[in-house]
Amino acid sequence: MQIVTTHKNTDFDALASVIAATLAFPGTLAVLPRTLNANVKAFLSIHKDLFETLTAAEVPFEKVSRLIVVDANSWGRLERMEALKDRADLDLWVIDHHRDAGTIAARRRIVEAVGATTTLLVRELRAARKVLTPMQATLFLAGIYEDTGHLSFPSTRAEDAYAAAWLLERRADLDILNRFLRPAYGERHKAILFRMLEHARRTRVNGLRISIQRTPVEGQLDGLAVVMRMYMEILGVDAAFGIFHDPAAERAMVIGRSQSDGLDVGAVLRRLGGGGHPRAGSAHLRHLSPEEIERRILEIIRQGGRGAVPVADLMSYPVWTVSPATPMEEAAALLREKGITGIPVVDEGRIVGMISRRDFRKVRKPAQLRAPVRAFMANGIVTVPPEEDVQEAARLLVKHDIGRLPVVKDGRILGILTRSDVMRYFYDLLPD
Ligand SMILES: [Mn+2]
Repeated sequence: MQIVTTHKNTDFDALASVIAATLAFPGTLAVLPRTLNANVKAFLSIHKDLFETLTAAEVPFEKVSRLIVVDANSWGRLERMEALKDRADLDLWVIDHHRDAGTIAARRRIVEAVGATTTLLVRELRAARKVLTPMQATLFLAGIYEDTGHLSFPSTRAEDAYAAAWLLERRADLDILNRFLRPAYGERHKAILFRMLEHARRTRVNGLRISIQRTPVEGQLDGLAVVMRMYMEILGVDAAFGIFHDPAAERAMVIGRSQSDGLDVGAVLRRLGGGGHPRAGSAHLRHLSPEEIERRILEIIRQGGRGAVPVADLMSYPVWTVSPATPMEEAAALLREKGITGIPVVDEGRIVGMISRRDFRKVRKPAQLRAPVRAFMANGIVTVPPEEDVQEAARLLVKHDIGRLPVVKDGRILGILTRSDVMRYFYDLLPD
């Protein structure tokens, strides 16, 4: 007997992967945990008859010769599979897209950092030339869309999009999919969101704007991830963490959401025993006060935030400068010769302005080219210290609508951070 199972609090990627595995590897029985997330629960309440599934309690474990684990890689996330854990004769497979090593030592591993585990199973289905029903295609597409944020999360790979296209060709139904992917948001969620907004606080860590919220929630409540996402967007922070604690039960659920490449919330929450992806993650914690959880989250971000790239690592140098008395035509020649778009104007070692190609548009008559740059330069120059991080520098460029930031230490210009320096960083075009 061979079975396939997945993680507790099963989401669409997990459910889709389980069902796809039963098709890709005929003779495999689907075993689902009893805890399903709210969307999947709603979906199965209507579609249950289409999919044959068992619970762990119904499995005669002594007859199981092969266990396929999908969308998970650690024993702790599975439900009631302890009976199989130490069986030497068990043929164990893991099919997963999580980046951490996990605790399951599988004989066969299909583990790749694609956006959704379902994508890896679609690959198997295509190779086996399986015919799908529109309903199966819809479920599998829901799995891919959920984990890739409709193909928009940075974790999305080209193969996720190819798999999605293949499923649309097999008549995946976007109406049905949107109905079930639309998460439950009710009165309780609204009340929690209002409370969180009332108590909203922002902090800066490694140049990132972060908000951490401690919110008491009694009993079980699904769908808090949606609340977190709205909270993050309304506050306009780079990342937000919600610590939803049940005072009576001494347990807390932490949900993290990020909208910046500068912080991988999945990595942060893995350090707390949870998991997730760069933009979304969660962790369940027991016997830790909300204050202590907040302290640990901040500590982890401080230690490892990728947002801590200082502008000194990215800036261009050496820097050419002109004095306020330099004629415009000389400045123009320098811009042309050096192939740059702006030059700081320096007076007695102090930066007093910036003359850029844009300023030459103000020149109307040829005679003005003999005028000093002082007459045309931009004043009130925004500068950054060398240890400022690139996220903050990028914000300054946008906020002041400028193309470059002089990097200044003790009044001396060390370099210039241009818009293209920042772009090279964000598009990962930096030389290694
Ligand atoms: Mn997944």
